Amino acid sequence: MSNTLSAPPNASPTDTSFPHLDLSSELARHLTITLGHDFTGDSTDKQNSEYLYQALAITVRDRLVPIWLETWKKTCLSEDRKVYYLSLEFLIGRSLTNAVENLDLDEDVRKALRAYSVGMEEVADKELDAGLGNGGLGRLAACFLDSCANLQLPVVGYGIRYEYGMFHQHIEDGRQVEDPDRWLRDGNPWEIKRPEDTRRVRFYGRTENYYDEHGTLRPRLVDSYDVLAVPFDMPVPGYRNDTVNTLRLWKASTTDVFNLSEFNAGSYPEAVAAKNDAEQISMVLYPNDASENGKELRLKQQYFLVSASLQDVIARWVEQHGEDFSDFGRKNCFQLNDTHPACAVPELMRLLMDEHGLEWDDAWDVVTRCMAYTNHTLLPEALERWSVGLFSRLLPRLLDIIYEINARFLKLVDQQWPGDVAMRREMSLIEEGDNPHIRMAYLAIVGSFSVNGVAGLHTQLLESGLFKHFNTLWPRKFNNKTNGVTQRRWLSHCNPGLRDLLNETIGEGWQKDLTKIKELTPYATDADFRKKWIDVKQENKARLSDLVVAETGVRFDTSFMFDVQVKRIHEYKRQLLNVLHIVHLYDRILRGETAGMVPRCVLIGGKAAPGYHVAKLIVKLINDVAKKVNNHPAANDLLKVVFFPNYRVSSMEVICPATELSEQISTAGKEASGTGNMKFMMNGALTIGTLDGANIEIRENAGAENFFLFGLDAAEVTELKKDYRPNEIIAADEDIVRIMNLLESGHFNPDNPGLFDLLTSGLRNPQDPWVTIADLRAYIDAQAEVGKAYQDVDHWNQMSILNTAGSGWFSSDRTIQQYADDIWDVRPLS
Ligand code: 26V
Repeated sequence: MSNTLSAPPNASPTDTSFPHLDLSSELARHLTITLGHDFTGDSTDKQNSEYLYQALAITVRDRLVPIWLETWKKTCLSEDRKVYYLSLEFLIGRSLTNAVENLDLDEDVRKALRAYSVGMEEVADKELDAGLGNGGLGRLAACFLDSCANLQLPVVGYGIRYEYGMFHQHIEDGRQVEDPDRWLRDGNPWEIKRPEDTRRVRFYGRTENYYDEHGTLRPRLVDSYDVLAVPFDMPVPGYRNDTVNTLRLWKASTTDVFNLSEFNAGSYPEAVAAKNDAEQISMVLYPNDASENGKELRLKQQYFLVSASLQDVIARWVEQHGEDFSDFGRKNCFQLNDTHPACAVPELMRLLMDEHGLEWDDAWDVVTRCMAYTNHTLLPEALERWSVGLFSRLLPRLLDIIYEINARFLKLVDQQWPGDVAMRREMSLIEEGDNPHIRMAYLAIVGSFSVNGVAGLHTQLLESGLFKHFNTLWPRKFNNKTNGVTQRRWLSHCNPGLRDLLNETIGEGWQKDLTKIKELTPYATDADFRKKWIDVKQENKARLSDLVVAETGVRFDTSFMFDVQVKRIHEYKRQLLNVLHIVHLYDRILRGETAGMVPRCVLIGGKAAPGYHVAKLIVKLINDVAKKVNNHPAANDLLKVVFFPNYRVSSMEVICPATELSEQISTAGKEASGTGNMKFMMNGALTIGTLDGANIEIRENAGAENFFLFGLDAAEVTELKKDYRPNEIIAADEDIVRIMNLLESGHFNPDNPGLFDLLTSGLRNPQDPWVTIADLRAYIDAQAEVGKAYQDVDHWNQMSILNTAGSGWFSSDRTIQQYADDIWDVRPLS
């Protein structure tokens, strides 16, 4: 290869064979020339690996860019249908290792780093997580983009480039403390700013009627306050397939020039203040993941994302097709990730009518051909409702359109249920009352051609419960798409030991097509194979153990069972149930009743929404129980408990390969799907779980005999709630009495009596929505079964192998193929 850095004159910059130096030379060049770092060679210089990370990221990015430009061009020029995944959250985590592995640069990178005596892991560890999401919904969006790129589908992600992502959590005196997440502090080598595609988003103002050039009276928005949306593109590399898709993230901005000339002429301080105001919009991710929240800034974020993205797609359409929108609905599809981007329905109506001159019926036809909505929760408190008052101030023109959509929709309701006033009130997009609200889920359903749930049970419950009238009206709109996760990050990348073992046993095909993992099944009964399986797990346990001691000071013994629950802290997820079991084990230890007890390390991790008092108290309880247990000499050989701080994507990459028991213990009917459950299963953990969300499908695919089931099912929970008497259940069970006594006597909080009363009285409350006490006995018994099973090492590992072998269904490649076939009607880019 010629030793030149520039392309020969005849090479197009998007030519994927764009010449490169060998990776080592490029790395060296970026380290010294681009970053100006004088490598010391001193292995104690912490700066070295930081600089190496930056240089390596740029080196790898250089290789992505030509493929990226090529894919973008192909996508834009293609006459086939395209998909836009609209999401307020993309929980990406780290990008370097993902890019390296997908581009098959592993070997080259390791070789290049040898010159600096630094390992890939140490360098990769310097990358800060892109934590632009709360939990499952955001991580799902990231897995979906990975699978779309793997399948070479023309899908673009659209989101917000939050300056601060999910907050950083640390623990002080057992309590959660939040710090801002400065993920952009050292710059972001993965993004490319595209100022030429800046869009203008209009807030406030009022609707005015005017005569257009044909003399027709038309409405339009005037006197608006405008904000600029500047796109930053992030690459989404496909797996070794010459594809790099795009995630376009919008940053809010306004230039001083723009402000001064547009609406602040002559008033410099106000202009600068307005700039701040505009930039607030993309400043911070809202850290709530379940409770409805009526904050104006949040609605601004939603509209900002939606308007900028729709304008972006329309601008490219007009470039190619002019003002003819007759085919727009057939050639484009917008997947709404929950109701957060549901303003897309009225906003696309507005853009088509007010800016591109379409009449209502034509615009509505376009909209309802290209919008599709995914629901991610059944919790009523998480269903978005926006006050009409706020909406009319912030988005007055959109409110006009929503009223018109509603009027037309209610006519349809009236045809289906003539004269049924109650039905009209129930189904209306507007919840009437002193303070009327817009029901965003209903708006999304009415405006979409597809509505999907995220696991079999969840979809059934949507159809028969939350959305039952809509299902009667439009049964064909409703469909299920059980979630999945990408095996490239959640098996291949995070569990290299298992990856190598799988590759040598069944070949490498599973990385692109996880159905092939089934071929592992016969090896469950192969003793030699099981030995290797155990060795891999032990190595992973040692790796996690090192991390746990570094993070918490507690040492996990790798001969103990690793029992893990990591997820957002929420009452419905029932971390409390886990704590009650820990207290039960501790109580047995105190009483010396330890016969047959299997030593366990219990790890619990997750963030609590900063305003969710009960969740934060649960964090405190976990920490206080852990402290007591870990300091009791009698517990030393049997039980260790930690609260793992600042749980995030990159910590899950260490946690899930080491886990032996996966805790999926939500109140049945409350967890829409779960996706952590799938990551654990893929990595060979056994699940202890309720019949909730995707647990049901996990059990079917692993085999019921390889899953620890306990507790009430969704129908039984509903039935029980009619007459739930937790105090009677407690009184009738000596173990539970002792657990409650320990908690209520202040054993874990001697200096702070009454601290946990809110939690214990919640458990005793007949109105407890999560019926934790109802499932406790079954849970304790199932945990005893787990203990017994763990002692039979051969059988346990047989079950473990069968879990991995049965995980093929849970690849997000399968999920995305179903979206592509059943909803999007899109094919790979040729
Ligand atoms: C709601 C809100 C409301 C206020 C502001 C911020 C915010 C952010 C997110 C949400 C909705 C959370 C819904 C959610 O995360 N659902 C989860 O989706 C996963 C992917 O489908 C699924 O596996 C989980 O079971 C489900 O809880």
